[in-house]
Amino acid sequence: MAQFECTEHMESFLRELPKCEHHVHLEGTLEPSLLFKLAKRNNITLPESFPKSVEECTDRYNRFADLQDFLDHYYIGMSVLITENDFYDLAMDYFAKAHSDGCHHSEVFFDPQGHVERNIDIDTVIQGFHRACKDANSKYGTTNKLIMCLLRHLPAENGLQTIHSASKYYEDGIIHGLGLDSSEKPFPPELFTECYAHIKTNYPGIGLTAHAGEEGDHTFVSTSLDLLQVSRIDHGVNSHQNEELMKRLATQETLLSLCPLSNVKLQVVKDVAELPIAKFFEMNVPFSINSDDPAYFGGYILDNYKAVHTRFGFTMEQWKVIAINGIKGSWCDDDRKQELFELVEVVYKKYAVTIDA
Ligand code: ES4
Ligand code: ZN
Repeated sequence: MAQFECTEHMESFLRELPKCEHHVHLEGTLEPSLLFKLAKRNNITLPESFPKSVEECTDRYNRFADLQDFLDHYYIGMSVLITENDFYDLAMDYFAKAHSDGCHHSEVFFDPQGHVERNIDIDTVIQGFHRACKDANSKYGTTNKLIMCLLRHLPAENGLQTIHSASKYYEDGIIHGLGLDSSEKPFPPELFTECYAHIKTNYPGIGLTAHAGEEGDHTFVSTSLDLLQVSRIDHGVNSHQNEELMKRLATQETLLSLCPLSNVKLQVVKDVAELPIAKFFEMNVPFSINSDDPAYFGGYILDNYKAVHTRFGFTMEQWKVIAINGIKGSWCDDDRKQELFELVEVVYKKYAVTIDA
C-alpha cells in the first residue's frame, strides 16, 4: 500500500532530520538475540509456549492477534532481565540504534512493576537505565529522559506504592515523567487518578502522559486529559473519532506520540495508510512518530518515519513541521529545544536547497 516513493535523497533527509522519540518502551527494545543471550547467562527457562529461536520469534512476532497477545510475549521477554548490567546493556543497545537513526532526544518508558513482581529490586532497574542514559549522552551527545510507567492491569494501590519506592529518583531528577501502559480497554484511566494527583502535587515539574486511544475509544483520551491531567497522549489514534477532542488537542497543543508500525502489528489498522495522520496534520494536532516496542514490531524510529513517508508523501517542509512539533512537545529544557530547532533548520536548508539547485 506504499503509494509514495522514499527516494535516497528523502531517506537521507529523514535520517538526518533531528528527531525526538517520545514513545519507546525500553523492555520493548529487547531484540530476540539479546533475549536468548540473557536467558542463557541468567539461567532462565522460558515457558514451553515461547518461541525457541530468533527465527521463531521473528515469525511469531509477525502474527500478534492484538495488544494482549503481544503483552503476553513482552512480559515473558522481560523475565530474562536480572542484573543492573542487563538493564544497562538493553538501554545502551537502544541508544546506539536511536543515534544511528538520527534521533537526538529520547524519552523512554520502563515498567518497574514488571520487574519488582519478579523480585528484582527497583534500584537495580533504575540505576542500570540511568547509567545508560548518562553514558549515551557522553558517547553520542543525545539527551535521554526516563519515564516510569504504571501497569494498568495492576491495582492503583500497587501503582502508588511503586511511586513511593521511586520517590528519590523523582526528587533527584533521575526520572522525568509518569506514564500508564499495558492492557487498555479493561483498565480505564480514571482508575489511576490518585496516582497522577500524587505526582502532580508532590513533583509539579514532572511530565505526565498516558497510553490512551490505542484500543480504547476517544473517551479514554478525554478522560486522561480531564482526570489524569496529562500534557501528552501516547498513541491517541482514536482521537480522530471526535471532532471536539481534535480541536481541543490542537488548541492545547497536546502531543500525540504515534507509533505507526506498532498499530499495524497489533491489528489497530491493516496498513499505515489507514491511520488518521493526514487529518492530524491538517487539523494542527501535534504528533510525533515513534517506535513503541521496536524489537517486537520490526522497526525503529527511522523505519516508522519511512513507513509514514511512503503512505502520506509529506514534503520536506511538512516533515520540518513534524520535527518541530516533536521538539516543542519534548520535556527537555528551552536551551536544548533551541539547539534542536536550529539543527532542524540546518538539515532542512541542506536538503531543500539540493532539490532546488
Ligand atoms: C505497549 Cl504498544 C503498548 N501498549 C500498551 N502497553 C504497552 N507496553 C509496552 N508496549
Ligand atoms: Zn506503548
